Amino acid sequence: MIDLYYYTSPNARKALIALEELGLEYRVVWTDISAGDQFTDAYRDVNPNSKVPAIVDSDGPGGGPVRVFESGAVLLYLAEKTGRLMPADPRLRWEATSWVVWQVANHGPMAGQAAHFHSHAPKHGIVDEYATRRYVGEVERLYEVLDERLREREYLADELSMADVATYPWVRVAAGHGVDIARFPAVVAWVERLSARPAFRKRLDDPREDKARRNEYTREQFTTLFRATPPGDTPTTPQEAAR
Ligand SMILES: N[C@@H](CCC(=O)N[C@@H](CS)C(=O)NCC(=O)O)C(=O)O
Repeated sequence: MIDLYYYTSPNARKALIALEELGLEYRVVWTDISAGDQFTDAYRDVNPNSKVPAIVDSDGPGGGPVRVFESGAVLLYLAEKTGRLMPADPRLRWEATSWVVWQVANHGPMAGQAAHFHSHAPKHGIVDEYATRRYVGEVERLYEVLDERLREREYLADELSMADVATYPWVRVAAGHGVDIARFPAVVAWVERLSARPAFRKRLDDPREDKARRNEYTREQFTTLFRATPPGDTPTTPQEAAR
């Protein structure tokens, strides 16, 4: 059995899609990152970096339990465990691995920062035009890279792979990071192709899915999640108080 430490977020959805696509048995452990569940000692044993997703597979290598954290590592672990969603051809496998790393090291972090300045911060009265331009601009460049890659092929590494699983959930929320994907026709066609697969459309039957997806955080939740108190408020996080 695989325990998936989850909250509705693009990074956690990667693991959910992979588990569904692979038909593996799993249990969702809701980890409310807006309430600080990620900072408990128990959760740090699962992910020392206090983020979702992470998994604990009770049937890990050698038959014992294993934890895996970082969405990219979770996807590579599940691919290795099942021998699926990674091309058998070594050249394509490294292509798929390169795109997984591209997503977790470039597209995800830049989209996350763009979303912060474009969507989250303004809801709390913080408008930073330079930061918004910097991150939205860089993430737009990344969509150009993605679009160019997908112009000549159906999937990032020619066949469906973890590279597509890693990238899709972030592209689905592109409007939130300030990007209109209609400008990238090959990306739009790829989204439609993947959206036809039930695993990619999976929604948990839990009211927290929609609540979390609306991303409307109270001031307290905002501070817990981003560890930066909105201007004018008294610093409350341990990190800020120590500065
Ligand atoms: N590089 C990590 C990033 C994970 C990440 O940033 N997760 C967010 C949700 S999308 C999170 O847990 N945030 C909670 C926090 O920052 O306290 C991965 O790919 O798994």
